[in-house]
Amino acid sequence: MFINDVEQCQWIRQKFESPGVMQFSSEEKRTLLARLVRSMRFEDFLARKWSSEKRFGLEGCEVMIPALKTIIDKSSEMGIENVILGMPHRGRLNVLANVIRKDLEQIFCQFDPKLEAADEGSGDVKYHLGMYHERINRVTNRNITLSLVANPSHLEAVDPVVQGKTKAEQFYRGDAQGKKVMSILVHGDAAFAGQGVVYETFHLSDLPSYTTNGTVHVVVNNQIGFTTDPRMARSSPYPTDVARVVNAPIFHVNADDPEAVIYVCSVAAEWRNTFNKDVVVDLVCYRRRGHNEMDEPMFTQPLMYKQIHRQVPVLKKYADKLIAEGTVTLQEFEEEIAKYDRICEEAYGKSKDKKILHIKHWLDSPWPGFFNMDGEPKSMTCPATGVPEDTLTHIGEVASSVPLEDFKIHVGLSRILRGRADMTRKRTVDWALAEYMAFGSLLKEGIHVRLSGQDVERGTFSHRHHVLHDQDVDRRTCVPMNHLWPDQAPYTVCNSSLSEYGVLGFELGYAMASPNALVLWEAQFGDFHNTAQCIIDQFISTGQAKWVRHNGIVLLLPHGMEGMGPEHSSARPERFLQMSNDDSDAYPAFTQDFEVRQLYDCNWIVVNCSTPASYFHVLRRQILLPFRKPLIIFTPKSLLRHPEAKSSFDQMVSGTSFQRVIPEDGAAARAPGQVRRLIFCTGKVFYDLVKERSSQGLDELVAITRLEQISPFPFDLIKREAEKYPGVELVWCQEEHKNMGYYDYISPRFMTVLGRARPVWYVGRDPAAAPATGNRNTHLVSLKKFLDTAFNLQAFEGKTF
Ligand SMILES: Cc1ncc(C[n+]2csc(CCOP(=O)(O)OP(=O)(O)O)c2C)c(N)n1
Ligand SMILES: [Mg+2]
Repeated sequence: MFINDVEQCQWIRQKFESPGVMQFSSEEKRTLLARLVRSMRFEDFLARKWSSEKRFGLEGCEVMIPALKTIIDKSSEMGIENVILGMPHRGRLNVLANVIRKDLEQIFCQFDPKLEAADEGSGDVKYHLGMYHERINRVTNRNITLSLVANPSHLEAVDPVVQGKTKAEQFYRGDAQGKKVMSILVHGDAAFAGQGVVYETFHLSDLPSYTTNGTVHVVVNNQIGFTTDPRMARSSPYPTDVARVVNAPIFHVNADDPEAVIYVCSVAAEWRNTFNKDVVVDLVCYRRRGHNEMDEPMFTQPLMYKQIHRQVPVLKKYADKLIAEGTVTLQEFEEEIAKYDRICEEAYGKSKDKKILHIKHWLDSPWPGFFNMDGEPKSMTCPATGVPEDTLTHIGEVASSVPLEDFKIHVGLSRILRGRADMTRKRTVDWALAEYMAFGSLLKEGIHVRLSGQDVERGTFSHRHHVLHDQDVDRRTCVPMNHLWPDQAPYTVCNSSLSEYGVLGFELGYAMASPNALVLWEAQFGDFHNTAQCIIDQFISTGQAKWVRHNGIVLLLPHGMEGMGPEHSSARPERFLQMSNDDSDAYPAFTQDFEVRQLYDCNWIVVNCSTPASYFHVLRRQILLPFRKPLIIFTPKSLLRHPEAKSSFDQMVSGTSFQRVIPEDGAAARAPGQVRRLIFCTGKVFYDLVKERSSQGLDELVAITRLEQISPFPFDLIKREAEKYPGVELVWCQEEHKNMGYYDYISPRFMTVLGRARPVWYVGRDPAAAPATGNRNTHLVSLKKFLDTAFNLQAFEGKTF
């Protein structure tokens, strides 16, 4: 244990070293016994009814149920009203049944393979589903809300998600000290020791915008000595080495001693609710069966398991003790067992009448009032996203001012603010100002905005400056965005720790708590998102399909080929597009509500804006939509300061909205009959193309159309564009390498729109292993080469497709 604080050390010493601290009344002992009965008999019941089903039983650590209940009881006693839990497979069904008190009937019907799902989505296995339940705590007689967050197989991935949700619940209740809302994280010993995200999550606990004011961690430590079980093998001793890293007290306790366990748990809860710091309870136990019930542990650990089979179950040991000391009679004990078995049998009987499975019964974060009574969106329209001009002007003025008196800002920043004032006067915006206006206008409408990531306050490219720093007074800061209107929603902008997996998971969890918040995570550079790949694959792209849960998180991923080398160039658009679920081969029905339907049906939205106005609208649309979808935005780097990359207020005022496709509007569009080639592109390459076209004098002959929304694919608008220029050669131009970027995604979709009658020629960089060259000259040469092809009107002559 590595605690430097004397008061805290004394506190722990007093709790464990004072003689006679562990005293229990007979009532408490009987409650503990009853809880052990439930824990053990629940597993027995499942084993009897479904002997060949995986359930990841708790046998060997049945004490986890009274342990968790004690933490909750004690916390409720200390004022906690809302507990958010994250846990892996081991004992999860038992926790649902006996801690959260999910209807047994609903748990049992999950074992029926013939049940039809009533909800959209592909569902998930029973030991991954989440849960939300409000109940009265029997011990304290106070209301308590418990939720268990749904999670994937990926061990520990849910940890930061739980913390983000907890932080959000604290924020929305004004519970800055974590006195009302707390989290509990349960871990397996191997995962706890081995998975890095555990430490990323612990590390967040000391950062003001990320702390949940302490979490109680419970480790189901079923590794006895050294083992050759490949699922549990690890090379370093546990958990002393872990203690150094997590900077929290770890209380080890023998899981075969239930009274010691609940004493330790109540001390842990008291620690959390006194010091608002993390604490770990290490339940040292064993695993009576294999990894799951179908597994044979004797294959690999024959001696250990011979020993385990000789172990007397904890319930029997404890019951014998209480009977011997006269706290309960054998008859009372047997009645307690019979009573719970009857409850299980009755629920089992009822579960057999169920025909339909409602995944919606397994939501961990309901959003009351957001959907209609049937859980559907209240409308199916996509509102206009423009705002009145005076709102834009007002935000522009605040964005270029210092709202606090006697606040000295850096001279370089004064220049930037003057630039903003100038743009506001001229009714134009650059990228940073457009973002300001999107955030500011949402704040005006009562939407909380939270932007998190490495260095987001200033912006990686030093363009944002949402937090001003007094040059004369240490740590004096000002966030002008919070000085827009007296009754605005709060704006949170926070520099995160240097983590992607942990922080993205955290923000995803944050976005789960409420639909009325715009929660954005920005990668330092887009390619760094891949260290958070598990959150993207397991939660963001699939979350709704698995758990019918909407999530409106926004990922801002700086992307663009600027000769900066293989790492700082690509946000890997191809990966996001490959995971998009819109059908490349189905010719859609272009109904009136096609645009919004498509957004409703997709698993996420992928955009690459070419103008500040486009960025402004898509951020606003994200919240104005009547449902929530994750939004992936490839954001610019060099365009942040590009003189052409500006938008006028005219493109943002009331009546304007997000344009999924920006058609050519120059000379070529005025005389489509003259046009020889129509180039489709997305993002920054548009500016390179326009410049090259004009230098080659091809403005009349080549049209350039931009896709702002790449996925779901704007089939309708692409069709319209292609029809506007009948018979002309169609080209897709991208700056990324051919096996990357957008080409593999757009190509079959173009074929579908065009009825496979015309080709879309590829123009861009050749296929490559690395996303970008490390050599600036090679970068420029390859740029010139593909721009030449883009405007060589003979390039595809005679070629077949
Ligand atoms: C990130 C990740 N890697 C590998 C696995 C495969 N796996 C499932 S359970 C398990 C062992 C877990 O051991 P432990 O954390 O001690 O939990 P226990 O099953 O002993 O309760 C492994 C390796 C996984 N689910 N997630
Ligand atoms: Mg284990």
